[in-house]
Amino acid sequence: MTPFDSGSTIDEILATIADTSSDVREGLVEDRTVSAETNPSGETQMAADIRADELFEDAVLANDDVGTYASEERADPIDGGDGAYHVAMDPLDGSSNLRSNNAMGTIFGVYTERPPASGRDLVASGFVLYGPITTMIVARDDEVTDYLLEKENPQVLAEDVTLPDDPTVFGFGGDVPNWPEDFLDFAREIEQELKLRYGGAMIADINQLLTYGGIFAYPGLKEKPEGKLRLQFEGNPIAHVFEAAGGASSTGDGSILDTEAESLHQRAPMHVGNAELIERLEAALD
Ligand code: FDP
Repeated sequence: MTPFDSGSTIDEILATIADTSSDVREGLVEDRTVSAETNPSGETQMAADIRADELFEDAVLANDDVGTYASEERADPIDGGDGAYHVAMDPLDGSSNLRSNNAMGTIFGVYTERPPASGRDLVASGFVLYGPITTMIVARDDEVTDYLLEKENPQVLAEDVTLPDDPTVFGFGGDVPNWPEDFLDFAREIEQELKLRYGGAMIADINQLLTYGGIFAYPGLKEKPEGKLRLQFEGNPIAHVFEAAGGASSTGDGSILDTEAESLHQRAPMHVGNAELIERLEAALD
């Protein structure tokens, strides 16, 4: 028995993602080169980004209940038939960390509508963290579970994962001169209270928050008010995890999950963490 043996479609999709992530991890050692391609957001792709995307596409679309596979690495969603679930993925989050051999992740969202979809259409979401060990966080039915993927079959590490009450860490992305004044003032306050933990792979940074409590932000920037992170593949799935774990998410103006879905690769300012910190952030932003 594995934790994903219930026979439900969502469990089958989770089992597929867990299983495929071990192939993704195994391939990293050979795929540390930069490809000649750019993704639809204009970022240089690593060979590993392309490989992870192909592995997940094949595996996820093999399930007849999956209608669409959408990925940060592809311009358009790939249709897989008339399945009721639509999977959106960032196959390899933080792939610029490959060069320096730091942690990376895979992010997924299972939507009931074809992306671009509302965050309120998520029925499950989560991420795999390729750290010293491989773990997977899953949010569904308002509960968060942490799995160990190291052994042949996934094992539950912790059920009902919630953010610790007493937050200790923060990580803010984007170049500081490009932070708007109101965000900069808020950051200066937070620096006096929490310890900096920013590693350049969102998944690794936000897993620190789930472990220690705190706040992560990739804010809207002066030259790029929409920030960097993509709503369908990054913002929505991670907001769904944090809200299920008793925390909160915000674009600066309400929950990320309420952001109107306009296009597949749209970006949105992203702030997630302990609810009281997100409340303070919203009050600090004009
Ligand atoms: P990356 O470009 O390496 O894929 O998904 C975008 C992302 O990484 C996040 O994982 C990470 O938090 C952020 O970009 C890092 O951006 P900066 O280099 O601007 O800090």
